[in-house]
Amino acid sequence: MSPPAMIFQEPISPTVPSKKLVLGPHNSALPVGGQTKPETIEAMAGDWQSFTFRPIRESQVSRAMTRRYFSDLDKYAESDVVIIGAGSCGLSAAYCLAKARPDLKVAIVEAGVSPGGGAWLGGQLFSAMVMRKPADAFLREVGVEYEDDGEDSNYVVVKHAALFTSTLLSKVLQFPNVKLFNATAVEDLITRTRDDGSIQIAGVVTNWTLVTMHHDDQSCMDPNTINAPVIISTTGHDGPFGAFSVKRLVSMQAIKCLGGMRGLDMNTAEDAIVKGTREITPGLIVGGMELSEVDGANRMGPTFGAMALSGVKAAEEAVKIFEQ
Ligand code: 48N
Repeated sequence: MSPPAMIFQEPISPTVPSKKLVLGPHNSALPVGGQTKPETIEAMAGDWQSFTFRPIRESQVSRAMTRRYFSDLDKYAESDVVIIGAGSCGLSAAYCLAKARPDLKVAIVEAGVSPGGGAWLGGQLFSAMVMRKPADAFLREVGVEYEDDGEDSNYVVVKHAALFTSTLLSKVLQFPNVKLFNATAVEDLITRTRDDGSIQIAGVVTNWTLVTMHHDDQSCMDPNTINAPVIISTTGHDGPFGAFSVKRLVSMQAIKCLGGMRGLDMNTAEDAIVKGTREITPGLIVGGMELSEVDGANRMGPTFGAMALSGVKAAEEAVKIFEQ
């Protein structure tokens, strides 16, 4: 076989003339249901003159997208768990729940087009993400590389927060019992009134986020719904939709008032958020920074261990409900 058209070996030292590109068969994952043997990049590289995509009709693309989306909407209209917010806490909860209970249908509803919440950067737009021990156990569980500052260090550092979030997100999205509905906002809660007059949360009311943001200037854009016996709300403490569920519980008078997040104190905040993650009203578990709003917990600033472990605890609380 003639040598590949281009060989590209990194790192190229400035003295070595640039070589040509060879991309070996890096990922042997074959497409599911593919009819013919897939091409390889190697076979294409260097021969772009005769290159052409396989023919398509536009409607095929549209049907490939909409068929799947609307089948998922139908499937997850009755979910076992809805996680509101795909930030570091919500995604950690989704990972633990989907892995522990592959029998449960988990819908994640995320208002942003891009999931991840505040976990794409460390603090103040710096890249590195710090997690205090023992949260490094979660990084090893998910498979995120980190630097440990030696035996006496009480923390580890992920070289870029996006490495944590993208790795966790990719693992969550690979679970067959998880569906992420991003660019979709939860704009209300489905409730039932129990015999004692208290509220039981029984699902979420959703709409495209862009629609939710324009209810004031467009009338009658009614929402959709997802029924579920358990909701995990991790909508964070700031941003246009932050602390959504706890604020809605106050406005429907299911809880008296919010505790109001306190000032920054890392040592106090992270223990309180992890230990306090719980079912705050029947059917609704709250974790992550949303919890600091209802409990009046301190904030922890640019350290993310509590988000991950609050997600672990939220998943544990949800499993307890199904095992009652
Ligand atoms: O990242 P966040 O905001 O929330 P958490 O709790 O997962 O992580 C918080 C963390 O990033 C910090 O704030 C750090 C630790 N700093 C602390 C400090 O003291 O400063 O993710 C919440 C997600 C976002 O992606 C929102 O878009 C989404 O929730 N969201 C919603 N999604 C759907 N419907 C809604 N109503 C909604 N509200 C928020």
